[in-house]
Amino acid sequence: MERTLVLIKPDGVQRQLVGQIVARFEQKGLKIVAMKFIKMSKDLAERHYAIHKGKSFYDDLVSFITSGPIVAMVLEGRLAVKQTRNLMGATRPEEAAPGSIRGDLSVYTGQNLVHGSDSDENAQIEIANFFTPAELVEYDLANKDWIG
Ligand code: D4T
Repeated sequence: MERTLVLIKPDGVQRQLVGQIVARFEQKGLKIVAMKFIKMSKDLAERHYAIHKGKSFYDDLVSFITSGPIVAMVLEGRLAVKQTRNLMGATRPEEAAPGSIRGDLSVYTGQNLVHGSDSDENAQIEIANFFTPAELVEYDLANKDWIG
């Protein structure tokens, strides 16, 4: 089953939207296999955003993601990367569809509440940046025959 990394960024924590955001992923049927509440170090942020190094918004990305606590989680499910990206909505909140997390709850691209891996390959790299293999919990959901 596919896995993906999701971060609830500092704006999600400060705006007290953690529960609402987690609920959207759970309601879809994605399974939480790991979760932690942390303040990211500059080193971890630079690794996580390495792909954006050199872009005009890179410094702002790193300083924002390290500015306060975040929630990191690993979600598992059928086509978890794509399903998660759909639930998040487009990067720019003004282009994100109503019904999506960013479309419903955010206004600024630099404060767009959530990060989700954009490919299976990147998901594996990103998950390893945040979690050890032992922190990924193996279990079955009670409703696995319906959505698993
Ligand atoms: P993440 O990586 O946070 O899931 O966002 P996306 O996959 O939807 O978008 P992205 O990688 O293109 O951008 C990463 C991150 O940078 C911010 N950003 C992006 C920004 O501040 N200004 C910009 O012009 C762009 C394109 C928002 C998300």
